Amino acid sequence: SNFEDMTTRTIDLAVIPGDGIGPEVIAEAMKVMKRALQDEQAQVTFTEYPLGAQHWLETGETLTDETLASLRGHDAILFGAVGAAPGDTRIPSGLIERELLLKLRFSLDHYVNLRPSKLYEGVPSPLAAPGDVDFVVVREGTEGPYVGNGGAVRSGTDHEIATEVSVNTAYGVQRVVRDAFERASRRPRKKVTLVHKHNVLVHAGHLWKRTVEAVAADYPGIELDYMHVDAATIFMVTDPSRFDVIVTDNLFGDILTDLAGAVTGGIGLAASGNINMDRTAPSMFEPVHGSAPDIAGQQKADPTAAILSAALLLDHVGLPEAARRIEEAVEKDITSRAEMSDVRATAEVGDAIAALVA
Ligand code: GGG
Repeated sequence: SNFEDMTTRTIDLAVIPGDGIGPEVIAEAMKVMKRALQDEQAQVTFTEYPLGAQHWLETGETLTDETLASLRGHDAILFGAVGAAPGDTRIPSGLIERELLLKLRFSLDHYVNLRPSKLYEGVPSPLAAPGDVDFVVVREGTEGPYVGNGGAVRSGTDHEIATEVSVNTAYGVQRVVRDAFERASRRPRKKVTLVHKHNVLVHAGHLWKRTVEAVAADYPGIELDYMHVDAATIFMVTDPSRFDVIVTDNLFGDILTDLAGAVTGGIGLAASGNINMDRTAPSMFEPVHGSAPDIAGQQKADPTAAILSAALLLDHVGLPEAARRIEEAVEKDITSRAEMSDVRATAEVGDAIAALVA
C-alpha cells in the first residue's frame, strides 16, 4: 500500500561478489541481510557488479570511470573477495588489488578501515591469556605506504634503488584519530591505544602522537594509551584484554588485524568496513579474507566473515538494530559449533544464521 511505501526504507546496495569463494560467501550475507530486514521497516535491493580477476580476463577492465560513477550512486557496497589464482601468469601481480580494491578505497575516500576483533565463546584460540577479547582496530585507509608514492631506479641491476614513501598528512591523521575517539566514547571501556613506532619513525610517529594528544583533549572521559607496534604484536597474543580501540596507520593496521583475526578464531570470522565517515561516497564492507581459489565453488568457505561485514554495513547505513540481531545470531551459531562434529556447507552456515536472526 501507499502507507507502506512511505514508511519502508529501501537500502540500495551495490554488490561486488568477486572471485573464488567471494560469490559463495556473499550469497549467504545477502540471505541473512534480507532475513534481518524483514522485521525492520526496511528492505534492501542488490545491484551486482561483476568485477575482479575473472572480469579482467574476460574484458581487460579493472574498474572503469563509468563503473566507479555508478557505484557512487548506491547507499553502500558489499564486497566479497578478489584475486588471481596462484600461478595464473595471465594476470600481472598486484593488478587487481591495486587497480580495483585500492582504487575503490582511495577514490571513495575510505579513510576508516574498521576491523573488529572478538573472541566468541567456544572458539578455540592460541591466545596465551584469552581473557575478555573485544577490541576494534581503526586502521587509516587512504595514506601510509599504500598510496603508491615511490619508484625504482637502476631496476634489475645489483644497484637497484626502490622507495615506497609513507604519506601521513595532518588532515588524514586527525580525521581517523577523531573517529577512533568517537568509537571509544560509544564503547564501555572508553580507551584508545595509538599503535606506532615513534621511537624510530620519528617524523610520521610524532605527527600521530601529537594529533592523538590534541584530539584526546576533546575527550576527557577516554583513557589514552600508546604502544610501539612490535610491543603491540606481543600483547595481542599474551594479553589482548589491554585493547579497546586501537588507532594506527595503514601498514601497521593491515598486519595487526591479520594477527588479531588469527588469534580470535581465524580469518573465516574477520569482518571489515572501509568507511567514509563524511558520507561523501558509499562505504564498502568486506570479509578480511581473500578469494581462496583452492576451495572455490566447493561450499567449503565459512561465510561468517561476510555475514558480520553485512552487519557492519547495516550499522553504518543507520540500521543498528538489524546489525545487532545479525551479530547475536552469529554469536549463537559460533557457540553451537563446539558441539558439532560434522563440517557444514557454506549455505548451511548461512541458513543456520538466518534462522537464528530473531
Ligand atoms: N576481501 C578482501 C580481498 O578480496 N582482498 C584482496 C586479496 O587479498 N586478494 C588476494 C587473494 O584473493 O588471495
